[in-house]
Amino acid sequence: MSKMTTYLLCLIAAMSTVRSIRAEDGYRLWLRFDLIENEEQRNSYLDQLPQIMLTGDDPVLQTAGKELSRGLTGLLGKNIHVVPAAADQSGILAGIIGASPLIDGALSPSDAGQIQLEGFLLLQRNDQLIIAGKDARGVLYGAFRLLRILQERQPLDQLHLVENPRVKLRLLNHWDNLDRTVERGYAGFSIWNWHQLPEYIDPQYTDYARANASIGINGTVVTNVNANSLIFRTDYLEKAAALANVFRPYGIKLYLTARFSSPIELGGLETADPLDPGVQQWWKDKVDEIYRHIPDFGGFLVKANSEGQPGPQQYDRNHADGANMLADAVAPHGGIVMWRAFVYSNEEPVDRAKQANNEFVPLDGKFRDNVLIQVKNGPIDFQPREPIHPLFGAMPQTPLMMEFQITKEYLGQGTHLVGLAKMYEEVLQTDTHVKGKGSTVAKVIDGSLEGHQLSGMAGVSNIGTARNWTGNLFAQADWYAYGRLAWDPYMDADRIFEEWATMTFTHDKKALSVITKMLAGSHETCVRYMTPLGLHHIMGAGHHYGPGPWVSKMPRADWTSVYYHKADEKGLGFDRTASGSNALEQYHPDLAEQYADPDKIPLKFLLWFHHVPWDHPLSTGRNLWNELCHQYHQGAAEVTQMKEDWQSIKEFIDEERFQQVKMHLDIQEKEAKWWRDACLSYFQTFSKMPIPAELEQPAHDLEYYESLRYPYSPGIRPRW
Ligand code: GCW
Repeated sequence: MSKMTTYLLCLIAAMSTVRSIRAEDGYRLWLRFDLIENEEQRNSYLDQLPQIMLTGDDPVLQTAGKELSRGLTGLLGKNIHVVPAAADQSGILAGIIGASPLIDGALSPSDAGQIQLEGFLLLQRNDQLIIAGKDARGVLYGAFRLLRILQERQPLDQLHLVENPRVKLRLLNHWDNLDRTVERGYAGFSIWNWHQLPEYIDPQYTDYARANASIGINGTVVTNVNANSLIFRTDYLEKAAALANVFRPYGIKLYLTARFSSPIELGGLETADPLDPGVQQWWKDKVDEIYRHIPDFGGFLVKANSEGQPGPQQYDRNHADGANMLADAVAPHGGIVMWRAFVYSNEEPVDRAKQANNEFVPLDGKFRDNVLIQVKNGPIDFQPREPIHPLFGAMPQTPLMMEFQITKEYLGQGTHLVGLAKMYEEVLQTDTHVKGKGSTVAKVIDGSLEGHQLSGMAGVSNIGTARNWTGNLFAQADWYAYGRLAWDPYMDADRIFEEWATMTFTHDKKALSVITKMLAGSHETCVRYMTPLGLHHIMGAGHHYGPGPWVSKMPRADWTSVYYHKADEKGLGFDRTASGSNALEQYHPDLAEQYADPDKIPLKFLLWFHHVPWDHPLSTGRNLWNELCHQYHQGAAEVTQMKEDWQSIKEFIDEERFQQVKMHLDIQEKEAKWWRDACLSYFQTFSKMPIPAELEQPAHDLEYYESLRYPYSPGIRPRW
C-alpha cells in the first residue's frame, strides 16, 4: 500500500471516529438512548423485543410506555407502538412487549409473590418480554431497568429478574429558596421558577422528574430546610401544585419544608406553641388546604431549633411535641413528617458531636407513627469524612432516615471530582453493633434491624440551572449513585460507577476502567488533601470554600476551626475519649472499642477521637507530623494523576464534555495544592517540625493563605 493510501485510510478512520462521537453538553445525563451502533446486536435485541408494547391508562403506566417507546426507538432505531393493557387476576400489572397479551395466571405464583410494592419483574418468555409490577411505579422502574440493560449492552435472553426497593421514601431535598438562590448550591440558580409558576411549566421540570424516576426516586422536597413560610400562602401553594402535577406521572410526590413559626408569620397568631389549640387548628386548616391543591402531597420536612430556626423549644416543648403536632395534621391525609436531628446549640458547653443524641435519645418511642427522624450521616456536618452518627442504632423505636449530601459543600463544591458513592457506601456498611455483629447502618435505614414499616433516605440535591444540571459533569454520578443506594443501600459503589460511566460516556472497556478508577479513588483523594487522618471542619468561614484551619473568631465557638482540630504545641486532634468529651460513649461498646485506643483506631478516624502528640509514631512507620505531610502531598499528587488519566482517554470522549471535565480538574489540582500548603503551613506553627525535604515546600507563607478572601463564593447561606 502506498504511503498516500495509508494516510487516506487513516484519515477516513479518524473522521469516522470523530463522527460517531456526537456533540454533547451533559443535559441528557445518563438517559442517553443513541442508536446501538453494532447492527448485529441491535437486530438481536429487536428479535427479542417485537413491536407491540402494552400499558394501562394509569398516568404512571402511560409514562412507562412513553419512556420505553422513547428509549427503545432511540436505541434500536425503530418506532415502537404503545397500546393500553390490563392487570391479571393476581392484581399484577404488566407492560408486555410481545406478540400476545398477558393471560391470567401467566406469571407463576412464585414470580408474582416476589414482587413487592414499587418492585418489578422482568421476564423473557416465549414471544414475550414481561415487565410486571404490583403497582404502576413498579412497571415504570422496570421500564427504566430494561432500558439500562440495553444501554449497558447486556443480553436479554433468559432474562428473569426481580428487584424491589429496600427503602420506602427515596427523596431529594432541595435547599432552594423562593428567590431562586440555592443554599450550598454550586450549579447555578434553582430550577424552580416560582415567579412564573403556576402558568409557565418549564420542560426541564419533566426532564427532572424522568431523571429521578429512572433511578427510583419517589419524592422531592422542593424548598430549603431554612424555610420560608411564604410557601404556605395560597398563591404559592398553587405554584407548588403545578410542580406536583408534573411530577405525579413519574411517581414522584411533592413535599415541603415547614417553618415552625408559620402560624405567627402567615397566620397572625401570637404563638407557635405546638400544644396551643389555636396553633394546632391553624396547621390542620393549612394542611387541609395543601391537600386540596395537592391531593397526594407527601408531607413536611422540618429543621427546628437549629442554627437559628424557630422550633418547639422556644415554648419549652421538645422535638416530639413539635413533630407530633404536624404529624397529627397530616395523618388523616396519609402524610408524613421528617424531623431533622441536625441540632446543636452554642449555649451547650458539650461537644457538638454529642448534642443530637442528648436531645433525641430520651424521646425515642415518643413520636407518632408517621414521623421519621432524619439524621445526617455523621455527627458534625457533611465533612469529607466522619464516623457514623451515633444516633444510628440508638433510637430503636423510631424510624431513622439517612440524610446524605449530594451537593458538595465541604467536598470541593462545584469544581472537584469526588465520587461520593464511596463515602455513602462506607457509612451504610458501617456496623453499629447494636444488635450484634452485622447491625449495619443500611439495616437501620431500611428498617429491617427493628422491623419498622416506614423507612427513608434523603439526598441534599446538587441540581441547578447549569446546562448539565450539576455544574461539574462528574457530579451527575453523585445524583445517580444516591438514587441507586436509596433503592438498594447494599449496592457496591464500584458497580454504580460502572453503570453511570457506561450510560454517560462510552462502552469502551479501557475508557470505562479509567473513569471508574478515577471515581473510585477520588473520595479518598479529597479526604487526603483536605482533612486527612480524621481532621474535620477546617474550611474557610461562612462560604466554606477552601482551607481555613486558622478560623478562630466566629459568633459561635462551634463554627470555628480551632474548636475542632485543637492544635497546640503538644499535638493535634479532638479528644473524644473518656479523658476528653467522651463522645465515644454514645456508640455501642463494640464499636466504641474499635476507636478507643489511638494505636488501634483506623488512621482515618485518629484525630476525630484523639489528641495525638506530633511525634507520636503511627502504624505507617512515620510520626504524626510526617504522616500528615505525607497524606496532604499524596492527595494533591493523586489529583495530578487524575488529570493524566482523563487525558489518556480523550479519544473516547466528545470534545465538549472532555473539556468541561479537564478544566475542572485543573481547578481541583490548583485547589488541592492550596489546601495542602495552607494547612501544613498553619499546623507547622504548632508542630515546629520541617515539611520533609523530599516534598514540595509551600509556595507562599502562612500570612498569604490567611489573607485570601472570597466574598462572592457561591452557595452562601442567606441571612434572614
Ligand atoms: O451544613 C450546614 C450548612 C447550612 C445548612 C445546615 C443544615 C441548610 O452550612 O447551610 O443549612 O448545614 O443542614 O441545616
